[in-house]
Amino acid sequence: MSDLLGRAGAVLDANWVGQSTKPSARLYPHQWSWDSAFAAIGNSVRGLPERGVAEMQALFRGQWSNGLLPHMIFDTTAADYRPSPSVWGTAEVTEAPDAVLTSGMIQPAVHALAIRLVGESLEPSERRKFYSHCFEPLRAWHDYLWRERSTDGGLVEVWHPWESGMDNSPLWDSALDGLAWSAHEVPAYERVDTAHAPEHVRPTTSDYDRYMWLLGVLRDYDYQPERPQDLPFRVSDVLSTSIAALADLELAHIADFVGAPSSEFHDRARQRGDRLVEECWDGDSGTFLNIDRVAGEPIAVIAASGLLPLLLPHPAIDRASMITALQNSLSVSTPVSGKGFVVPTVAPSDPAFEAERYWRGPVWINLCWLIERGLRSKADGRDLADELRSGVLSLAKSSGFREYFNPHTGEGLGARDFSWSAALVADLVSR
Ligand code: 9WN
Repeated sequence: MSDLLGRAGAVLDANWVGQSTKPSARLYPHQWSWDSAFAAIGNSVRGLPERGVAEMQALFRGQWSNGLLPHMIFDTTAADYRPSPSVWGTAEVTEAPDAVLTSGMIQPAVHALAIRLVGESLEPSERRKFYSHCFEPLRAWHDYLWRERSTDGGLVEVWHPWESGMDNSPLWDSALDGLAWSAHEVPAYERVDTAHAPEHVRPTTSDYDRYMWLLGVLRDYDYQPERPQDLPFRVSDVLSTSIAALADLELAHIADFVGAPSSEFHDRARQRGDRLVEECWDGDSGTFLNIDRVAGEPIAVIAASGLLPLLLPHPAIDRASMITALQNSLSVSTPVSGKGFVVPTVAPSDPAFEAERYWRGPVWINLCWLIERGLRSKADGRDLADELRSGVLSLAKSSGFREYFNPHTGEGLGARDFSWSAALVADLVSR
């Protein structure tokens, strides 16, 4: 175990760029929002909470004046990545910060969780300073999500697949198929991702055409549409909603620590849980389903993200059925030597499942980590949490800190030395 922790530390050290962590050396050379939160957690469990503090502060430099926390902050000295800042066009957006170049989209709000955990590794007086420093920016970010992205009263809406962090998941297929777009409206663009990872493990060209077309639509609104109901792609996302609800509970904890009122954060978390249960629960699969707001219908894909309400203490969430779904449809015995199981992004029985293509089936360590936390949060899931932990550690031991893994063979795929794989394995090792 200490060997694995040492190797995880070496990856995080190599990807540390002075005040933040890049997800990987070549494929992702900038700062990404949820990656940074995971890296901060990993560095704290390694005994380097000051890196976690710096990482979160660096990320919030990118916050917009309307509270939006962008999914990327560009490092102007870094290697090539596409789309580049000029394609995002955020330099012309009034609400964007002047000091750094950012994207104009969001990612799942794991930051309050990271800040709470980093703070717990600090001395109490340092913790108070850190929490006090983070409280208002975090509140502004969560208020943005509530005000601008929860238009149906609790479920977080994503306006682009990149906002969910699960770019080419089959969760978006039907909504992307329904777009009224034409190829000549896609701005000229180039891809560099396929120079760093084989094409068959990355999103297809047809996916990328739609990503770039949708980016153009959002850019035309300065990423702040007055009438979100006019947007061509709007999906209420279970992953983003579950994490936002958890984040409000974490913010309540931080508020209590700094002596600020916290009841509104508890209320929001409960309302998000209510809406998940009312609108997204699918008793047949035992999972929560995303909802396509444009088509007005649930999206019938059985995905690991549909189990993330396990993270919430909401009394109406049917944990037992989710645990059955995990065991029956969404777990795979560890494909390498070792004990336990891992969770593929999409149920292998789903017709859209692909074992090697990015978010369409492979095992991702961040989703496994979140599900592990959800299982461990109550006595009924602890044995399974232990098995999932073992499965993930076996995978990392045998295949390294790859970006994602083939669930059938355990082969590592995508980027090598990927920061959140190392960070979250470090956390699992340290339990
Ligand atoms: C687009 C950095 C990010 C992750 C996302 C993952 C991938 C970007 C890309 O990489 O997305 O934002 O270029 O494919 O899907 O979850 O945050 O690791």
